[in-house]
Amino acid sequence: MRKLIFTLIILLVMSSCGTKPTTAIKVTMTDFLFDPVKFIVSAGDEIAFNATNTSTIGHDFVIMKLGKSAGPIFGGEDAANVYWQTEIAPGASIETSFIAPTEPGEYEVVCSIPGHLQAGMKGQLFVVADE
Ligand SMILES: [Cu+2]
Repeated sequence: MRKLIFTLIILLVMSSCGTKPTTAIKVTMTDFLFDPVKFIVSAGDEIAFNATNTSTIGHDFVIMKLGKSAGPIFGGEDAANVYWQTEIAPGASIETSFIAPTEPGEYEVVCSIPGHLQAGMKGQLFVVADE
């Protein structure tokens, strides 16, 4: 019984802090932000990806490989370090999916369109171990 109560408390704390892994990412893109900027998924899960670009210019959502950062500017040398990416045309919405990385850790998310990362268009994907 005590163990059950403890488990319930942990689950409550996790959900109230927004630290629960999701299998669906929903993101809005503006000039020059992702909203939200933090995403939590479980390793190896299929993640439904739904993005809306409310801007008049194109944006993309780029997940860098574990331990790789695009640095202050996304350049040609960063292309090899991309885990997954998708583009969203101005004013468009897309629905697609990707498989979360199998290695837990913090993954950098950026927009690779020239100038956008410098303008602050970045986020974080947290991959937690699947239970
Ligand atoms: Cu952008």
